[in-house]
Amino acid sequence: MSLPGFSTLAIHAGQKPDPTTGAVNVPIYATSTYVQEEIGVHKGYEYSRVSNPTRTPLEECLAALERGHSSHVFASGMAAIQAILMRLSAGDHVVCGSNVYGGTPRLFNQVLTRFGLRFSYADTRDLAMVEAAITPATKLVFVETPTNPLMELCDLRALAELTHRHDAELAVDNTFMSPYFQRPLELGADLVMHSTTKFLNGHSDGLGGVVVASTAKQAEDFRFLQKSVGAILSPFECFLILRGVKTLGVRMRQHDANGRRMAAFLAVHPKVKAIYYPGLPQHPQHELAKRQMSGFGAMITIETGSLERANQVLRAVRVCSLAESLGGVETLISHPASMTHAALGAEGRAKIGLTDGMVRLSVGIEDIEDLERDMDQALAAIK
Ligand code: P1T
Repeated sequence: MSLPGFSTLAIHAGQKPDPTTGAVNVPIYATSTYVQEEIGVHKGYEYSRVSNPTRTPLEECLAALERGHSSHVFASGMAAIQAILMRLSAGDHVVCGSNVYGGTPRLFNQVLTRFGLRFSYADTRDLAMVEAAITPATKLVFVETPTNPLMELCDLRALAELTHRHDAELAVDNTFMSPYFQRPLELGADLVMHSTTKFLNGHSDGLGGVVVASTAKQAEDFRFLQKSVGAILSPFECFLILRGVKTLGVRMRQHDANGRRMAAFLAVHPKVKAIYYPGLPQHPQHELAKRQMSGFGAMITIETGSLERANQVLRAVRVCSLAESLGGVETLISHPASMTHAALGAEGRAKIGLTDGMVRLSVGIEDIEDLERDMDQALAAIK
């Protein structure tokens, strides 16, 4: 029997009508604990840090969407990344993409190095650079593709092969694409994570993170970390993501359609000095994008030329909102140098080519004509 389609899984996987009432939607089980009949006799739930009946359907659903063995949700995207790293031990080495969300190297360099983990950074567009960074102590390669905010890609199939040759695991932050457009486990990756705060939830009304495991051993490790560390997702946030993910397919199709239109509009705009969007034929990795992803998504970065010019645009937007984050139904526009990648410092940003003039768009699902008009008048504010 063939697997149900993506949206059928999004709406039904892990989610059965409530057996006691017939309620179509999974209720919010606002409970910290569960009554037991006698020692060790219960209905599968003992304490909500360990498991919760709103969380279980969400974890089953997200695992199905990423074609994983299981998934494990955490309090934020950062908590999910932390869980991946907590499977390692002091002395272990990690190769991380040189361009990832700024909070990721902040966690690695400013927190986890104090516990004896070691990190190197490599341009993951170039497999030779990744291989050169691998040491006998390397246990994990951690990447984003496309990257935040430079929209650089890495060849996941080739990178998985390389990583496995060195007896390490490949973890992919799939936040920008969502499983609708890219499924790294099918390309050989060992772990996938998301900030569910973004496209999976889709409505900018809750934080969360998920790790999708590909093996039973990994699953056991993540369940143990949920129970032992406790950075789990609340039943209310689980409900919001379950609700949001039902429309992931239709939202991503509209995000993608709007993203392509906006990119084509900005690509020829006289005030835009450069544009980074894998859906454009001039993107240096456009062919890889077509091969590896089934859509190009809604994330676009443009170069305005300077901090002042970026601010002129950001002050002028009316439909787009100047805010950190991405992946919601509303268009958000942000300034990576001062927001998401401030922690890198000027030197760190210069090293990866992230400039003060860059502005990042998360194109929402509003009417594209309104978004184009808004960007046109905002770009006109550049003196
Ligand atoms: O914010 P949180 O849910 O903890 O997720 C962190 C995170 C992880 N990975 C990627 C690719 C991300 O983009 C983020 C968070 N990013 C933003 C807030 C942003 O505006 O880019």
